Amino acid sequence: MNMDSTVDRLVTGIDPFSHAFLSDPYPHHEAMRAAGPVVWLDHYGIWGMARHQEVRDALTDWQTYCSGAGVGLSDFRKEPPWRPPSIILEADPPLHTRTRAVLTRILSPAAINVLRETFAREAEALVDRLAERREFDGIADLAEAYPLKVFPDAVGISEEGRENLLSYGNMVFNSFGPRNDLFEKAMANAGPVRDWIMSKCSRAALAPDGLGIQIFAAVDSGELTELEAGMLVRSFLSAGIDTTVYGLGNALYCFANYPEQWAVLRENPSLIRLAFEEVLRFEAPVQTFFRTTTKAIEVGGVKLGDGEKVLLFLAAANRDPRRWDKPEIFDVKRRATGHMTFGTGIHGCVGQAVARLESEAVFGALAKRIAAFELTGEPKRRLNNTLRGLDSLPLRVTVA
Ligand code: QZP
Repeated sequence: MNMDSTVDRLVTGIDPFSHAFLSDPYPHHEAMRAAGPVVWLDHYGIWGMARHQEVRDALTDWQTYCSGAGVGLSDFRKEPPWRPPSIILEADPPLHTRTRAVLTRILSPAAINVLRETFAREAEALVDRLAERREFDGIADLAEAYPLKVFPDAVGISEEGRENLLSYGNMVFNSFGPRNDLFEKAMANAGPVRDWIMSKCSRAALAPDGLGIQIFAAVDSGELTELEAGMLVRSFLSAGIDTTVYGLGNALYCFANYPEQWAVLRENPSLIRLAFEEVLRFEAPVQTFFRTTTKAIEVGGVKLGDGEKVLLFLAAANRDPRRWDKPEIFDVKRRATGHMTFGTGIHGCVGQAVARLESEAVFGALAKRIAAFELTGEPKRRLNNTLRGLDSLPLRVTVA
């Protein structure tokens, strides 16, 4: 320690976007948590936080840790963003306050509850078909198929071309990392995919009874401009698919790996809500994102400069033994709320009621019909600069 009681920064050569790291991040998370409250990631010249307390503190201090310079590695003030920035995710107050208010209203738990019957009916129909097949791919046939049906239906966009939503999500979530091979591959067909997405964001493309058109109602009441409304529909289409695809896939992966936990849940279906929170804690579909400092500050005795990127390891916070009892154990009875997977603070996930509703519908339907899951082959990982999840999950089910 030197005279003014700041400590030397802890430097690590870890590349959090390498294939090795993304394939198995957990030992690296532990090393970073052990290294200190904030570590310097030499490979990119950025800070990293992996402990629950510091991640939480950063997320609840938007004045110090801003989003307007982008929530990826790229600093929008230094290099041009790959697409026009999101006016909610990549924005700070006062712009964020105005856009957020509109989506908070449209996506409130009460507003989303209206979708419950439809979501449950679709989940039961899909699970019936899969139960009849006995063997299927948990990713393509369930984790992708379900959100790709119910979410665009709820937003109010047409059936044709919905596969573009997965391609676009792949672009968005890889773009938060460096311009590595994963990013380049995701961007291979960027033009047509982006054109398709933008064509679905106009007033004319949206059904009269969906969530999308409700954003345009905020134009009529003077809260948004027509252009801003289209940009917020783009936010729905950016954030609303891959997150839930990876979340449902990770949940299936957990229940295939821990059959005794599926048995606990089947005995007591009222645990379904809590169990999904535990999945989000244990296998976080969203692993990381960034903030940018707006001034020089000190964290745990380490001095951070102004305008520096800070990578927040949400999934590492979720397994911090300083916060959680036996964090490496998947336990559906645990009080897992307080995980960082939805973020927290003013940018905390605005769509979390939709995510929870999808999971309750799917796992409610599965709990009624499926006694057990069994792997019929090795699951394959799909690497992504932000998301953790699978490319395939070969399953056989025992029907109850
Ligand atoms: C993605 C947008 C986990 C988040 C980074 C998900 C996300 C949220 C918003 C947007 C995109 O507004 O485009």
